[in-house]
Amino acid sequence: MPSEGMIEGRVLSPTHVPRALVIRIEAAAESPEQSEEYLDELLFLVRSAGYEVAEAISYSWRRPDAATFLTRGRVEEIRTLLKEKGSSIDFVLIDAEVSPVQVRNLEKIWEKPVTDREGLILEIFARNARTAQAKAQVELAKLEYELPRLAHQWTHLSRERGGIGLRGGGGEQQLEIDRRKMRQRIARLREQLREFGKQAAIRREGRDPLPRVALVGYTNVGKSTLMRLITKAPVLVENRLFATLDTTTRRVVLNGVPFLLSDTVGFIRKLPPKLLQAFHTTLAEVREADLLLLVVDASSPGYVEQIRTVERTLERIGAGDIPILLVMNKMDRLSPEERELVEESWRAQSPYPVVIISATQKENIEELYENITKLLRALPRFRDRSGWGRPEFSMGS
Ligand SMILES: Nc1nc2c(ncn2[C@@H]2O[C@H](COP(=O)(O)OP(=O)(O)OP(=O)(O)O)[C@@H](O)[C@H]2O)c(=O)[nH]1
Ligand SMILES: [Mg+2]
Repeated sequence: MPSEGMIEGRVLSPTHVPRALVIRIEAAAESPEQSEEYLDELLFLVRSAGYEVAEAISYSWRRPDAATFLTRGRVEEIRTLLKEKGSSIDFVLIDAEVSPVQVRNLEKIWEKPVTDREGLILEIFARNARTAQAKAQVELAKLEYELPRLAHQWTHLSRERGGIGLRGGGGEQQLEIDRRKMRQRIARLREQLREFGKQAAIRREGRDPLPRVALVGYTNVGKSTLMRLITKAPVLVENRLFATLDTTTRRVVLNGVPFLLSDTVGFIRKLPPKLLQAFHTTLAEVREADLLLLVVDASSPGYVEQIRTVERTLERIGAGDIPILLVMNKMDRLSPEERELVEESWRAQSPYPVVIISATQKENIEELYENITKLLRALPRFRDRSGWGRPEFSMGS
């Protein structure tokens, strides 16, 4: 539930769910199916952040206006709409990267708080962070985002301001004080995260020299469901985006092969780079894995693109060279024909070994386990007779 926030000088009650006017920009190359799917995902993002969608508008791509991002005509159209709708819309979300200056100009014209895709994703992360480390990572990303936007209305609507006692909304002098406080807090958080990183590295050094397997994939595909199924760990499973923001690691033995399995944060299209940077420590489990289980929601119409997004994100975090087992999940939601199609096409063209399962219906789980252990047995460190430790690094030929 959102806590109280200021909108246009009016205090929202703690139970009021802010309602969004959602604006999506369709790329020229998008097919109608893609447009529909991206819009669905966007609306799901808004709800995952704890907001309601009052209205959604899609515009075709135009070169952004330097001052207002949207063209003059569109800005005017939205202004009229907002006037008509009055208090039934609390803020405007533009699903794009909108500069702080553009946001400020739009807020002046529309007289409503405005945010962009990054601001929205940050809200979801802030909402879902549970551990001290995840909280610090989100707070850092959020402060960096808000620093150039401090005078904005959105910043006042946005929740969990990091508890640094910002007054906000005051004059220039107050803004300067707030900015200084934010910079100090950012420096402290960076320091704290470095410390978390060091401690985590020490823990990883000290634990069983077992092979490491990490669940990766688009958000909401069933990674945590699989984690639960395989390890019985009580991780959070929920039908919303970015339910998991922390890393859980458990020791498991499958078919006599012991290994460490980790579940962690999911990915999405256009994940803000600042967030990926802030989650550097959390993503260490992925970077240092010996095998990745790339979990896919095979029932999602856009799953091929989601796989590409995950592959690109893995490259960005330095995990692009780790062997992958493609786990096509949610097969219970497919008709027999669709299943066959997925199976045929992926077995034929996937650069990775593939297994098609349902985590909730526990279908083909034995096959999944066999695939995991087969791949683990094929790891150089497994074949290395000296045991599970990392093989010695040898120079030369
Ligand atoms: N029908 C069906 N639903 C599934 C299956 N696996 C998971 N789900 C559902 O998908 C939703 C998301 O599952 P999670 O396990 O939380 O997904 P996740 O990948 O960990 O998601 P994030 O942590 O948010 O990135 C939940 O509602 C699950 O019950 C499956 O095999 N079939
Ligand atoms: Mg999860």
